[in-house]
Amino acid sequence: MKYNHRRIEKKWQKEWARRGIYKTKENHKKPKCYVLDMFPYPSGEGLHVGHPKGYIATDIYSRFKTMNGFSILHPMGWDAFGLPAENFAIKHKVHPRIAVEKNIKRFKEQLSILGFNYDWSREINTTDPSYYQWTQWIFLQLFKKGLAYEAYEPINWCPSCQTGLANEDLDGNQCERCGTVVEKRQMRQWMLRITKYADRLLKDLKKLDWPESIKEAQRNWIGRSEGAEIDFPIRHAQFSIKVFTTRPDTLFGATYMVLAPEHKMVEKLKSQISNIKEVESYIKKAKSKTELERQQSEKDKTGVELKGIRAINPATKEEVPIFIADYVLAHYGVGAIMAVPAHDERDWKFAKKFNLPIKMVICPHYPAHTCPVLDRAYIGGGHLVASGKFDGTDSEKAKDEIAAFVGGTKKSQYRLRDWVLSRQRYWGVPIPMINCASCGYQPVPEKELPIQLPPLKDFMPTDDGRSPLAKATSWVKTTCPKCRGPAERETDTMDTFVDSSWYFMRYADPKNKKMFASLEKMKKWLPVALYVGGAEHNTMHLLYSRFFTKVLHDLGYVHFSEPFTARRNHGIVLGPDGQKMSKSHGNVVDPDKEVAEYGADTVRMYLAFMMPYDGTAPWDPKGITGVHRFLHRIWNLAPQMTAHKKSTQELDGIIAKTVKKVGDDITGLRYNTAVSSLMILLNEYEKHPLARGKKELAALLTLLAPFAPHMAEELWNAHIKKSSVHKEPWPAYDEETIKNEKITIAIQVNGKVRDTFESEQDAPEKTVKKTVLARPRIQAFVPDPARIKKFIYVKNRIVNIVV
Ligand code: ANZ
Ligand code: ZN
Repeated sequence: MKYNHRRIEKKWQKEWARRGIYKTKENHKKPKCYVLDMFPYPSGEGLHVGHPKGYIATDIYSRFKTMNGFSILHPMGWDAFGLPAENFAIKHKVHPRIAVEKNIKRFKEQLSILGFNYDWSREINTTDPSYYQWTQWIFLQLFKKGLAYEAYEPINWCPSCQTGLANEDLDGNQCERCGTVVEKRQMRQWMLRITKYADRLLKDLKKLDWPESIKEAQRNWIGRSEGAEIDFPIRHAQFSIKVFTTRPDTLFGATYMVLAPEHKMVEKLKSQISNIKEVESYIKKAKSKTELERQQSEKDKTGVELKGIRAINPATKEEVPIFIADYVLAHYGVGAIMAVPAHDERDWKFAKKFNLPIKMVICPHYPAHTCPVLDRAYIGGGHLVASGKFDGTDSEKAKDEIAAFVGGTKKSQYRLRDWVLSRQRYWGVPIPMINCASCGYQPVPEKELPIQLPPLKDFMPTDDGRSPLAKATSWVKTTCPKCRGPAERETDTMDTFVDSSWYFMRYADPKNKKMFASLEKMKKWLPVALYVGGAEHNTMHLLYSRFFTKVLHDLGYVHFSEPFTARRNHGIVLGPDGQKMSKSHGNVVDPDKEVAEYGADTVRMYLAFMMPYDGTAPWDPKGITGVHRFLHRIWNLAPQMTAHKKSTQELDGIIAKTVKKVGDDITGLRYNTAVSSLMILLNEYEKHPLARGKKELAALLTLLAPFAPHMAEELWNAHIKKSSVHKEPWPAYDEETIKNEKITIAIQVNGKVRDTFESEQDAPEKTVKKTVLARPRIQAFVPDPARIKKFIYVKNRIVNIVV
């Protein structure tokens, strides 16, 4: 019979579902392995082939683990709240709930035709009240611990999406979703105190088996700097102004001070500032700029001197002027700096513009007597000069010494900010708080959860900053849990990153009505052994999940303090034209069409084969036909391999080698080389008609099973035995057969074979070259190695020397 993927794939998908072969088994005797994909938000466009690129990685991996005797948890679900779903609903004039339901149905169909081994009995959906009840419950625990709080700080406001955004939702100074330049708005909102965990989030990165690139991204995001806080007394006043500096060693060179425009000292010193009008108008202007605009170092520095007041440099005791300037941020350090123009680029630019003294205190030439003449800031290290008794001290050493000399305190600072939780949008989890005029904000009693999202016809955002939920007047009206008086519900909804910060715990116990997941069930599976997703989640999602895990750990609800033991990022499949796949480029490859034409097994194998799992490459229509032909060859050869034949040592060795290689490759997610090993194995089978029998076919099919599960199952049932190949153990092999196997390599000189030699498998070129040139027969042909024009080594095959 001809290979007809249409016939076999549907059939097996139905059969697997009927038999429930992918249902999670909590067999306590087997080792456990939790393999997780990032759950998608079910967009209206459906899957494109980029999605399954990641899902294939975990599917192959978890099938392999199952065959190696593990109990597997490999679940899937939907991250269905949030702006994308809501914007889609607005555009298509349907309620987001209806849109989400429809999109989930389509996504699920698309995933199932690819033959993934998800356990759908554990499916979760963040928009189900039975799920978000626990999102709200976790929020309440954060609130009780003082980790959720109300703030009136200026936030990023996207005028197009009409909602507040976290720094993390920005792309430069633009809204990540729609590209509109964000504004600053003073708004009341709920925040989560992630900064309290900054140190632990940093320190625990060490424990993780994550790519260095992700760790580095998280380190930068947290952005810890070591420095000191130093007081600068104000002349004729009883108080001083604190600065944060990472370079206390440069204190003798601090020739002026700068405060952030928002610094509270301005208000306090108002009566002494002679140019207060000018100062106030500058402050007003600065407030309208985004942080990014203010930080851009290329930009011209602006500022105003606070005339009439002066500070005293605590090291030199000299008086220095005080400025306000918007390059100093209110929310970093203490919102004030000592300016050292000789050694800081920003201060240099400012000093040049305002004609302020530049005093060099770190010299790279020491102990030579001449210091270089600066034409820009010197930011490196060296030895101290013009610094009194510290002259000659190494600048690194001087940091602590000078800080101590002026009574400063050592301090670390973080770039990380608290997480803006509130969204003024409809499609999210209601924040379970009640505002009472006499008692203030009160948490909703836990037994009243979930606070359901009220059904609203008009859920369009409004520009007045009030959430659309404010329109649900009868829902908003409630009673205060404390005084029983009339009160109002909070109308903001939560950032969707909250929903995804704990979902991996819910899969362990998805139907639990008493808890987000029981400790007992979580102990069976968590932490996640392997988590695969895209690099766009390097900071936010992965950092937030780690934060939630640590909070729940501290509260005693979970037994682990890091959620994802190993994380891998999958690569990106580009369109056939080499550009990023997008509707506007018209280069989106639809997996449904490819599956219809070639079958799920071919699409899966091609995705595994086309590039390393973390690489980026275009979809190649020729490449997929190549893989399709390969599967045809297996199909056609199988019926010739049903007899018991006399195995040969040679073929046994090749099989053992392939079993090892494919297993090692799957473990390391090197699927492309695993598939090429299978291709080599098939070549060998084709070359050995007398040795290839039923045993050899069985070996091939078990190796093929994780990649092309339908074909492997069909051929297994047709030719080996009537049971699922996916229940088979991974083939065993004899370490010794592989280790001792040597290969014969031919040596050509100018195209003629002159010698052969025995080599280890996969010997590196360097070793081979040395061995070859030391052989007497070769020395006869190549007496002078200097005259070799080319030395070509084809691994494990041949050496060709051109002289
Ligand atoms: C004096 C100095 C001398 C500094 C020098 C640097 C070099 P990181 O490494 O990013 O933490 N700074 C402190 N608070 C600031 C704020 N709110 N807005 C803008 N800049 C601020 O940067 C720390 C340095 O940034 C601090 O060290 C301070 O300038 C400045 F040769 O102090 B430094
Ligand atoms: Zn009250």
